[in-house]
Amino acid sequence: MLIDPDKWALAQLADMAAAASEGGADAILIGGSLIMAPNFDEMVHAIRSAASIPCIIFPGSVMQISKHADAILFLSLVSGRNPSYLIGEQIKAAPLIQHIGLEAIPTGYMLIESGRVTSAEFMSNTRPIPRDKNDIAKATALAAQYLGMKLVYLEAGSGAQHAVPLEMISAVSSYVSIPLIVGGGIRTPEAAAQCVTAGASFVVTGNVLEKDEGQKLIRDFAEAIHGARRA
Ligand code: 1GP
Repeated sequence: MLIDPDKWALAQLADMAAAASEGGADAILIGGSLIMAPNFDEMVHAIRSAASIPCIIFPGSVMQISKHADAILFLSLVSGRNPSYLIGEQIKAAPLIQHIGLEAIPTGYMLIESGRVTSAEFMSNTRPIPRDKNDIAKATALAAQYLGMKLVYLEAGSGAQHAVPLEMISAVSSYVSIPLIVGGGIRTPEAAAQCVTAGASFVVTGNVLEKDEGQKLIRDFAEAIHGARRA
């Protein structure tokens, strides 16, 4: 479950973290393409204190680092050609991450075209991979694997009009040997389960769970994801 901390007050963040934990989510991702609030560290602390599952930073920039998290997705935007997001932010972040002893999880981050310009696309100033170009997605993911990354993240973008195509998930997952995270625009438990069947090891949902009153939808997603089997 993704929590964009900017959207909530500290007390609400704690409630959401507790709901995610009790609803059966495997982990909480914390971050956003742009964080407007000045107290990221405090927000991560509020989430970490209320959660009983791993809390992992999913950073939009070097400004999203906190010692209160359990780990950070050390992203390189391998679908793009913007050196700042391929290696520049990472050089700024690495010493800070080492200093606070945060676990860094090397992740190849791939934006997939999803119907309209997303915040991730705009903020990173990169072009996403076209939805029907499975060959480009496969080659990009394999390059990430050969560069030593431990995960590939196929991202349609938060609030995406269209989620990552199932055919692309299937094509990429059968081509690489590292686990796939899939997210963006996944709005139903059924759609989440289909991602698993297609080959996703992790499914990320953000927006849809923010509208939930209580844990029912979180639980429905968790059960659908955990009950699905890879085809
Ligand atoms: C974005 O994949 C996440 O990085 C979540 O997207 O908010 O559309 O669920 P949604």
